Order: sequence, then C-alpha cells, then structure tokens
Amino acid sequence: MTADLFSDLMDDAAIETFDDGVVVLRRYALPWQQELMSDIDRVARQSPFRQMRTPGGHKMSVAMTCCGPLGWVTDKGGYRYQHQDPITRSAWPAMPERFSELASTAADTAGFPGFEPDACLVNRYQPGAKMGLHQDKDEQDFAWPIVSVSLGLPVMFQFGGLRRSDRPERILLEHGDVIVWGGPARLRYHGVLSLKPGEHPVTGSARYNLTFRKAG
Ligand code: MD3
Ligand code: FE
Repeated sequence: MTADLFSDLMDDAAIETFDDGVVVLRRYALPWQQELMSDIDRVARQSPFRQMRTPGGHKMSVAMTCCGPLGWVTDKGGYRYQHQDPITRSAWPAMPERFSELASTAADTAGFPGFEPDACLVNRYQPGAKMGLHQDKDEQDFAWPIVSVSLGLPVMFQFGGLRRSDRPERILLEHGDVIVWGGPARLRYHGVLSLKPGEHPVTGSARYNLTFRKAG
C-alpha cells in the first residue's frame, strides 16, 4: 500500500472516544484485512486453534491461539501467560510484523505512544460461541492498554464497570474495528454475546478477534 493511499484511507477513518480510556477506530484495520487473514492462517498452521478449559473444567466455546513471545493459556492450573504452547511444546509463532505495526500505530493514535505488545491472543468465534463477563488482569502492568481488532461477522460486545455486578453497555463490534482500551477502562468487565450465524466475505462463518497485550 502506498503512503498516499494510506493517508486517504485514514482520512475516512472515524476516531471516537467512547468512554474514559476507550478509543474506537472504526474500520481502521480494513486496509490490512487480507494480510491479517493470511497472517492468522500462518499462525494457526504453527500453533493450532484449540478450545481451552477453564480452571473449573469448562471447555471454552471460543477457540484460541497466540503469537508473540508470550501466550495466554488456561487449564486446571489456572490462567497465565507462558513462553511455550502446551500443544506444540515449542515457542509460540512469532508475532507477524503487520500485527505489531497495526497495534502500536493504533495505540499511538489513541494516546499511548511506545506500545510494543509481547502477546497477541487470537480468538475464533463460530456461531454460538461467546465469552462471559471477565476482567483481563493476568498482565503485569495495567498502565499499558489492550488493543483489539475485530474481523468478520459482527458481534454484540458487553462493556461493564469495575464490578461484575455493574450493568454492561452494549457495543456492536464490526469487521475492521480497532479499539484501544486503556486508562480507567483497562480493568472494566467485558464479554461477548453469542455469535449469530452468518456469512462474511472475508472470514466465512466465523469472527476473529486479535487482542494485543503487553503481558510481561
Ligand atoms: C476491555 N476478547 O480476549 S475484544 C479477550 O471479542 C476478550 O474476543 C473479546 O475479551 C473478543 O480477553 C473482546 C475487546 C476487549 C478486549 C480486552 C479488553 C475489551 C477490553 C480489556 C479491558 C477492557
Ligand atoms: Fe478480555
């Protein structure tokens, strides 16, 4: 992509501050959608998508894989980041350059310069897959934001407060949306409602979500 085309596309991208610490870059990832999809394929050929079990023994409906130096895992030993993929018993796949570039550019745009993620969690939702309300708190330093990239079928996202009992707001996450979750938003409860069946030209019957983290 040329620099001119990039500026033209970015002029059209809408930047909204949705809540304290939440910067929404609607459609921001569209220029990279094909490359992102082939990078996801490459990552998943090395470390396959798998449905992990929670410490309580429930199989998650979302299938996950990771790339970068650290990957997030859950099993009966708990939730944690580690350098090895428990399936391949090797290092996670390297973070594709386009991934880290997109994440740090988005974070910079949102007011978090110097963001260099060391973990990218790749979530794959098939129809019916969902993620209950939770906080992301397995990372070392909550001063760094989390950057999320949505690809494929739209899903209703739930954005709660700092207590599980706070009633969540609903936001539709759509193909290409990039959201930077920092500051006071970083520890808010959030989740994803069940994916409705559909067909997307880029991802078929699935939705993918990339979350970039500075975990270590
Ligand atoms: C708000 N993923 O992987 S992305 C997760 O769509 C996760 O797959 C969802 O929650 C998904 O942990 C939501 C949006 C998101 C990600 C991380 C957050 C919102 C967040 C961390 C703090 C606050
Ligand atoms: Fe989360």
